[in-house]
Amino acid sequence: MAVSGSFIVPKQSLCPRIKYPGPSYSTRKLFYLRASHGSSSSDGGVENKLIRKEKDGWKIDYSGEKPATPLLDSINYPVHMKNLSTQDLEQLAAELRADIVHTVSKTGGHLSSSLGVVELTVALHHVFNTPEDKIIWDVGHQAYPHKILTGRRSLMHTIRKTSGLAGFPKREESIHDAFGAGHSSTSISAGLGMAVARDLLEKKNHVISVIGDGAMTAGMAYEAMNNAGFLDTNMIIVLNDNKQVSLPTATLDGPANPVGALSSALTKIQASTEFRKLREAAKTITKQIGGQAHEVAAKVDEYARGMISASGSTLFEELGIYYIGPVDGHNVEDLVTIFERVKAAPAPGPVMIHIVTEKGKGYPPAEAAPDKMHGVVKFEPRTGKQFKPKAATLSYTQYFAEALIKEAEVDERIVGIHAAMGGGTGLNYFQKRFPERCFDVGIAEQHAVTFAAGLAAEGLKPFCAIYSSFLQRGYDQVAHDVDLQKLPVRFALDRAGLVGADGPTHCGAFDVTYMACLPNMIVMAPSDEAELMHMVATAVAIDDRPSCFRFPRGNGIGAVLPPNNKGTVLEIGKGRILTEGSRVAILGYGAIVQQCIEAANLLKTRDIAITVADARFCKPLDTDLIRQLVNEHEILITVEEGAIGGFGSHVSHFLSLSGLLDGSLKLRSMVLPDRYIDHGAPQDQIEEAGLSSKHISATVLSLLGKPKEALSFM
Ligand SMILES: Cc1ncc(C[n+]2csc(CCOP(=O)(O)OP(=O)(O)O)c2C)c(N)n1
Repeated sequence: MAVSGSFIVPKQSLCPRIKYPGPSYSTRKLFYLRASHGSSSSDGGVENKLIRKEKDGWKIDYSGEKPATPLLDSINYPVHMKNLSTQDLEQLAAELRADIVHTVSKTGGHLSSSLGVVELTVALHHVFNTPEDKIIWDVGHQAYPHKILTGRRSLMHTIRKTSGLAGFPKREESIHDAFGAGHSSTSISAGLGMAVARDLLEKKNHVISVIGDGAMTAGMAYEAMNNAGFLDTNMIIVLNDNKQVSLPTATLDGPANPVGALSSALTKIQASTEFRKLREAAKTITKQIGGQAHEVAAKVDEYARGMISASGSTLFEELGIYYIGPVDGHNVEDLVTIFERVKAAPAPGPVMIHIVTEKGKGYPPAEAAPDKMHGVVKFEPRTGKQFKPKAATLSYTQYFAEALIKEAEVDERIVGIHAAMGGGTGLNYFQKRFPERCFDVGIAEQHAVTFAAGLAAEGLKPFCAIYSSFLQRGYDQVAHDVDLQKLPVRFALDRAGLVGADGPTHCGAFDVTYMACLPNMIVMAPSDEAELMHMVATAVAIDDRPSCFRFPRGNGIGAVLPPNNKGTVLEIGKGRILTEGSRVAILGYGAIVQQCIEAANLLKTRDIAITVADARFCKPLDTDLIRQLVNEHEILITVEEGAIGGFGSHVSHFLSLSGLLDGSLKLRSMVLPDRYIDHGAPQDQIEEAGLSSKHISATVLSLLGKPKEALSFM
């Protein structure tokens, strides 16, 4: 094995964000020992052979044992990879892959996208120099190998856990994370901004945006490429094409064919033998040095332009982006060669390197799994069998899907729309039952909303199922295309409120605020799964204006479901009283009503009886119910799992306008705190937010003048 060169102490260890230990002398010693002998293990014993080189490449046994990773053990930061040979880089990729499977089998998390970019990550960090060079990972769910190679390996066991590493790149977490993500399709815009900033500031660094073919389906990516081509700024876009445009859970039968015309264009490029020949030629050229190479390259380029599409150029080239590809994204040597050539080019403008990879690559259970093991809980490494906890109830998502199917069975105008999230939104069940009436539009929330508006304008009943946080991207479309025109699009907002391990990027904090300020929107939230079914029925019935209902991540509470899972239409703008007490009334909105009921039960043990009401609607507000609560109680507390400006604001606005605040009423609004809450266990998050049943009880007690008793809950 050819490992040479001096060991450079990384200046990254001075990272101002998180301090990671730099390599110690003993690490250095190990580095040479392992690299040169390959058979010694970290404890000095005989190395296990879980990772070994065979004739046709590196092989990994996923036995569940911790694999020996001598080369990876010597890499704390990318600077330690600079002198590695191609063979070393291939070994490093194999060790990295084995390490990821081993770690994620114990933590859960995003697995297959990370496995697909192992070689890419190794090649990028070998050729480019972060943090000066900027690597921007789109979505960021594939950044585990990047985290491992940039000083965070020893913390990988904490990923997505409370106070642990985030599941996505995060600027606060590492100086090597050039841009935070979680939502897709932002990398080219952010990269272009960084490249333009570099030029204005007269710096010399490189900018590389890595974007998947799924993330490439969003309009934002094209807006960015259009601008990049126009500005002709030097930057690299790596298009990671793995034929998984939507999440592989799009249908119950496994990954669907990739949606969208872009995908078939990419497939055509790959299928073309002419193009493969071209790629081989390009590879040879990139290995040449000297003037002649340019001439040949120019010819190849001309040829490429002529053959990709009938119009004489690729879409990317039409946009002014120099296209290279398709390249085998698992071939480290090719990747390194191409990156080095592009890096050395003095002014290439925006360059797209189209690589082809396999999601879950190198881990047979992921390669074979219908969902590709995209997001996993803990699993058995040998078989990939996940330890899914058994639950007595289904997820809210599934109850939603079940209720929608029941409605659609009797109303053929109902159609479902989702943005690459068939599994996440439960519309994969709907798709199975009504394949003709379900539309996966790709990661294109803005389009999903206006597409639904078009369907509604022609008399269909569209249910647009989008996570609360992802709908933020389609907000102008909700306001301008749907609400302003009073079109009856129904928005099913999944993942409302705190979302646990996914963290602040996916937290549904803002939907009540942004939906309830729209004049025509009916805004609802169920307090349990049976209520959710009623709200689906209610949304079907609301056919003269838009409506929405939000529901949380997680499972139902075991509520008695309506007969045949078909809900009944609720009276618009009417809430209900759940328990009756005196002095204090709690008015909850959404699933948090369950915490309110729990608080009432806790207080009952102290002989305090309070009223709990379920608002059901934020818009229109049940003003009769609010008046009644105010007239019959001294204290009114509203509770919601959403940001400031939501349900509580609507209630206090009504109270102030109607003069009900002019007397002795004590009013409190309990909402999510005015800050982003990090990823972690759901219970930790709700505690941090101050919205647990204990917090609600303590608020009641302190308003009743019992501060000491209140403290006993904290
Ligand atoms: C705006 C937005 N919508 C939806 C998602 C959910 N999501 C996460 S990954 C993913 C698929 C991404 O596909 P691709 O970019 O090809 O990456 P791959 O998982 O195939 O590696 C989707 C739809 C998201 N992160 N952001």
